[in-house]
Amino acid sequence: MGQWDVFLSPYKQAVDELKIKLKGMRSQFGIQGNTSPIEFVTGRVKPLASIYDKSREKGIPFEPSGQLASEMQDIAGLRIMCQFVDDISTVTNLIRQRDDLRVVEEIDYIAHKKPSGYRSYHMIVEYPVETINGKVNVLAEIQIRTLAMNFWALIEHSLNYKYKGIFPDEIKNRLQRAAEAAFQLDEEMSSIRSEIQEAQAYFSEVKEATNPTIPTNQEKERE
Ligand code: 0O2
Ligand code: 0O2
Repeated sequence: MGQWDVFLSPYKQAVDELKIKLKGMRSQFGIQGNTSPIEFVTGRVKPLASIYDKSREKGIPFEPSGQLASEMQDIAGLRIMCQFVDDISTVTNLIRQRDDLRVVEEIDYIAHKKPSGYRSYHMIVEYPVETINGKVNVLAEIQIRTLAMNFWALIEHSLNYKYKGIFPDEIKNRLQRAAEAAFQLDEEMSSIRSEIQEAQAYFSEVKEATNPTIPTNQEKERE
């Protein structure tokens, strides 16, 4: 196993564990018959090529080290998508209350959007990973955003890759307008939130009622 594999292995474990735990929050809302503020959760360990690029940008030596672990806070990255802007504060409160991680920093790019138009709420957390060699505390970045914010960020990220961060003016202006449109979409959806949630609750009740029931073994024996 290479040095990088050893260095990245607790990050992989942290992403896997946190993904299960955050998805667990979503299913617990469902089990309790409540609408979940979490729509879906994704996670990744930053690919080595991106660690290389970012370490060059930040002037951090590209080597597995304590400096890299403390200065590159998104090697482990989780993303939580919400339907509505208000859900974001519900999710951040739930994360702050947890005993299995410690929030070390919060960055509110929703109240203060980035010049690019990017909006999202970031939490940097310290998460203890139990390994065969003892406990390792790793940093992870949790990005919490609405579906509209996510759509914009994914598109902008792909274009950024294509233009290597130097957008032609026309694309830059269109992205700014698209960011404004995503903001308006979030506002509109928030204003009809109760309507939407009623429809979704009705839809899942209908789905539940039409689900075929699977007979238990005892029932099968009786047949
Ligand atoms: P389901 O029931 O299919 O939605 P892995 O990396 O394979 O260990 P995972 O979770 O499969 O883990 O992959 P990843 O890339 O972290 O997360 C992808 C999850 O996000 C998948 O859910 C996708 O279905 C879900 N997803 C992606 N885009 C959307 C979207 O626009 N809407 C919704 N509702 N879900 C989306 P799961 O966990 O496979 O479950
Ligand atoms: P990836 O994995 O390709 O997404 P800092 O030292 O905190 O100022 P840093 O670490 O870049 O610098 O933090 P920042 O600005 O909070 O960004 C962290 C992550 O947020 C980025 O990771 C993106 O995922 C996301 N992000 C921030 N700004 C933008 C933006 O303008 N557009 C998009 N699409 N995403 C953004 P990376 O490093 O890009 O990695």
